[in-house]
Amino acid sequence: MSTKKLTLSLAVLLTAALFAFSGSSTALAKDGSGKVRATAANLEVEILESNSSFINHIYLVSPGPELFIGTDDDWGTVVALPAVAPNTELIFEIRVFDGTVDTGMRWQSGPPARNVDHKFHVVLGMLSGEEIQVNFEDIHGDGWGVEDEPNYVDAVFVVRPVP
Ligand SMILES: [Ca+2]
Ligand SMILES: [Ca+2]
Repeated sequence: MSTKKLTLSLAVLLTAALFAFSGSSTALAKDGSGKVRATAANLEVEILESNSSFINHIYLVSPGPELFIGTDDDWGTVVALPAVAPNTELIFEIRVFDGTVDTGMRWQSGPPARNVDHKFHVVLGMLSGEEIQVNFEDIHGDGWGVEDEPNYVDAVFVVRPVP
């Protein structure tokens, strides 16, 4: 199978997986860049259920100063983000811990070039007009292709306007 076909197949699989996971029937976000863009000035993040062995610490790293939001296990935690101009890119990062030990792995939303393995580590979904679901993958690209990785269920949250 060609690389292009393989990539396309992977994209279709990920789309299906995301829909299955989120229950969303709407289209995947956006421009394919993996960039999360503010849909309103005042936003909040709610951490959703995930399924991962690592403890993934979720940060907003841009615009700064960096903001710790919670770990992937803090389901239901809601954190308000600093006000931004709509359409500003919000760069989220997960810092991957094995228990209390920092593995040193860091993965960011947005283009693959931001990550040391040059892979997309997020899949984005639009839940409604202004709500974006962000699904992170915490496994290094070297480990992809084994079992069901990448499955993008390792840290999951929604970014939405403050009600
Ligand atoms: Ca976890
Ligand atoms: Ca995974």
